[in-house]
Amino acid sequence: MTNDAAERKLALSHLWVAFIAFILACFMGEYQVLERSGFISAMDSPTVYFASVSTHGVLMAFVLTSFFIMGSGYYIAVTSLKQAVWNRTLAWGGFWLAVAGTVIAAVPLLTGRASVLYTFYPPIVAHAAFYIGATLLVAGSWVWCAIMLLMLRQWKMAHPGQVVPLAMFATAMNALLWLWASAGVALEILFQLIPLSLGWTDTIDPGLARTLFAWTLHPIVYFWLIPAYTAFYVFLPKQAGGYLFSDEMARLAFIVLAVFALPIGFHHLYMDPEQASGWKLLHGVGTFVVALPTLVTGFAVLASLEIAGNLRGGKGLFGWIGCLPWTNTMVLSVILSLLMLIFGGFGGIVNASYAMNAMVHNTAWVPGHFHLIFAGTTVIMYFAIAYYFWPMLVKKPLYSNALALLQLWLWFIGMSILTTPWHVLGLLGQPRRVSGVVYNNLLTLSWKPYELMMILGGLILLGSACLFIYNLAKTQLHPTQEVFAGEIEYAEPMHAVASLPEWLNDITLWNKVIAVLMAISFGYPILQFFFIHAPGASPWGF
Ligand code: HAS
Ligand code: CU1
Repeated sequence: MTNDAAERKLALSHLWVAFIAFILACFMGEYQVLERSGFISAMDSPTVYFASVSTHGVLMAFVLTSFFIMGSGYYIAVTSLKQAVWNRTLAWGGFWLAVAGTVIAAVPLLTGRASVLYTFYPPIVAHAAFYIGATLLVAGSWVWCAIMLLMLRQWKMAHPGQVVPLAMFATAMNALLWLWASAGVALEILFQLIPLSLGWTDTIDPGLARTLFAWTLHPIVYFWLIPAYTAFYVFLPKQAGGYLFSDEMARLAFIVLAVFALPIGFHHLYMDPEQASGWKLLHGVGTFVVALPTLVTGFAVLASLEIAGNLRGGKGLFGWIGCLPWTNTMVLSVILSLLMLIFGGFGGIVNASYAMNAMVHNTAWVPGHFHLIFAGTTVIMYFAIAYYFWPMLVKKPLYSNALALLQLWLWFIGMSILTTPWHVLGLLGQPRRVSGVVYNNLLTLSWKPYELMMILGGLILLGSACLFIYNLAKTQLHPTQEVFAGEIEYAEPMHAVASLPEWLNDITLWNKVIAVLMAISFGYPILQFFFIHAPGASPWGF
């Protein structure tokens, strides 16, 4: 097998695992919204519901994302650096480790012995195999991180003083972000949850567990998001027929995103007692800082679209909008993604505002927020990247562009119909993490029409997801004489970048900055569990 074919196989294998996890989880999602609504009483089963919702969450949040990011990351690295994957055998080792972890975790999940949701907060405890599987999945992703960082180093040594391609800069930033982010949950699993689930200790401190999980929980969402932003910056402008508004601004956005995603996780703990309000304030301020690179991104993407529209003959203030190639899957996805980002991001700002968080925390508003901004804004860009890469990966043209456009519109419509009622229900007081919403009183009667809308939204999403898988499978398996010879095209900035200061061209400095910020924001809040004796469990339980 040539280098090129072997690398395509590596990327494709990761992407298929991601999308198989995705389609299975979509079926579970539709079941869950039906079960919870209480419309079909025969479906009523908290046991099956929590097994399903835990599996759905793990498949979407950990399996889809990790495998997608690894697969697309390898392909971006080899095509942007024009360099082979560093140690392909090791890359396959990471892949199989992550697959093994997924399978090991799936057994207790599907048999109802790990119904602990994707956040697995103690004191609920799963079978040890769940935590061991999750650890192996994360360990597999660490292999990917190491390979990305080594490839960046190799390239920099071979090209001293040259500008690192933006796509690789963003991918390496994401690898660095994930190494830091996953350390929190790794500590929680290794020192608290595995010993507890194996019976080596009787109790652990759930406050410490939640603090360690919060270390991971915010940056993980940016780990998921960065591939979407990468596509905004490095694929969209060319696909739209224009130029990237600014390469330097994009780098700055990725830096702020990665650096400030990490020290701010306490906005998930605002309503928790174990951390003092001063620390929550500090993390709260950081949360508003991390919204800035998104605003910058929104501005830059819109500017890139405007440049493209004008180059294509757009006149006047808004003429460019009509001149955009709306039938290009990348362009359409980005526009729909941005629309969902406006509302999903607005919800995020509400969450991050302490007083309003008290109103929405643990209500249906929160799954409304993250389905819109993750499953909407982020996952629609995973589709876009898949549609863009598939013909290059399988060397055949996309089976149907029309079907792909239909699928993207359906995803957008379905997600809007699913998440708008979810937000409203949250404001009406419906709790999250419940297996049924039928309380037989007048207040909850008013929830019914919203539940109905959500079932419809879920159905549309399920249809869209099936179309997506069908199109990819057909592209790969459909017999055709036509060979797709196109290559990945990275956008050029409006003003070419001849040289950059080292801080915009490397991640070493940012690694140090993250270390300092993490020590400040998590040092004392974690150490306090060890030196302030509180009643109840000791931190590690022994
Ligand atoms: Fe979040 C909870 C705050 C972004 C995911 N979030 C969650 C959970 C998940 C999640 C999974 O502060 C649930 C965790 C759990 O299970 O408990 N989130 C934020 C903030 C942002 C944010 C401030 N979240 C995300 C992203 C996610 C994600 C991205 C996944 C990919 N989130 C929170 C908080 C909680 C939370 C609290 C805890 C809630 C609780 O109490 O439990 C920000 O990054 C958002 C910034 C975005 C904006 C939008 C700007 C708009 C732009 C659009 C430009 C468009 C233009 C026009 C100009 C401020 C950039 C377009 C025109 C066209 C023609 C198209
Ligand atoms: Cu967060």
